[in-house]
Amino acid sequence: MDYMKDFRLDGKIALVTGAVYGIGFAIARGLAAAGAKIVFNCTSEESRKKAMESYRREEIEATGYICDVTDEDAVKAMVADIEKKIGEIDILVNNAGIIKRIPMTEMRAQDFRQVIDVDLNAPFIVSKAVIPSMIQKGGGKIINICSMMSELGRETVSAYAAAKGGLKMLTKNIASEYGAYNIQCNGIGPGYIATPQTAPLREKQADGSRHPFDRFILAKTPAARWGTPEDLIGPAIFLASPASDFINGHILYVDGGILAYIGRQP
Ligand code: NAP
Ligand code: GCO
Repeated sequence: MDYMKDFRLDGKIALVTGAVYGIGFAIARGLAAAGAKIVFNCTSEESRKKAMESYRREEIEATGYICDVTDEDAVKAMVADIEKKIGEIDILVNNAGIIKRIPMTEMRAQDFRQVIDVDLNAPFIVSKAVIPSMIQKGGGKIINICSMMSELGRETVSAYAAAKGGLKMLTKNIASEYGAYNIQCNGIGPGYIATPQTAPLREKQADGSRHPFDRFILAKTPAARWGTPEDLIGPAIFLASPASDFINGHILYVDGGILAYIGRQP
């Protein structure tokens, strides 16, 4: 019995939101390597061009859309265009996200709302747009990119934690509501990953020493390293493939053990 074929995605169409760089681009590369056809979206022509150059360098034939994931009409139009020109979406990765690091009492309500809009409302909007076709074709895979902040809080990330905590429960609810249609909705909860989003937390200090938060994360991670976007590729292929057909509503934490560890004694 060739069990490894269950990890292949040949003939599947995958939409990875925000897959321009960072985690989304890594996941898209992995899904392509497993056989999927890649579609992505971003917020500007500049981002789309940059991403297309990156995909060409990887010899991946990707299709890019400029679409703000918070704009439901734009998302519906993008999904309709994908279904017309490429085919119905088999795999959706809700990756696009933002963070604003502001002490809660100093955060404007509009900043809070913007983070909730991109990190929680948008996965609802995009999932709602693709689920009907998944039902018609007999099933599909939805992967929501959650976070350590789906489980933990910390200073200055109130909006992000609220959004990612909500995304964990949206994941469980999509699994509950649509599991009967052979749709599996799971989450990936990355730990601290070295991408543009976390670059401010890793900046070298004026004296050349590590950023205090950088040192903090190394002490909180059993592997004593930051994760890389590539660490998320295998988990994403697994949750996008038939190998995970009986896994639903699960958040797979890819965190190097942070959630299991009290932290290294200073
Ligand atoms: P990133 O480097 O900041 O990339 C974010 C991506 O999302 C960009 O491609 C951006 O596109 C896109 N995006 C943002 N707002 C959008 C919108 N309204 N519509 C469409 N696209 C939008 O982020 P990352 O570190 O790779 O993180 C990706 C996901 O993983 C996020 O959901 C993040 O919360 C989550 N995550 C990250 C970490 C980490 O440590 N890095 C850990 C856990 C979870 P443009 O460039 O066009 O704006
Ligand atoms: C932060 C970081 C984290 C990571 C990630 C951890 O400011 O604490 O940005 O939120 O992005 O979400 O899983």
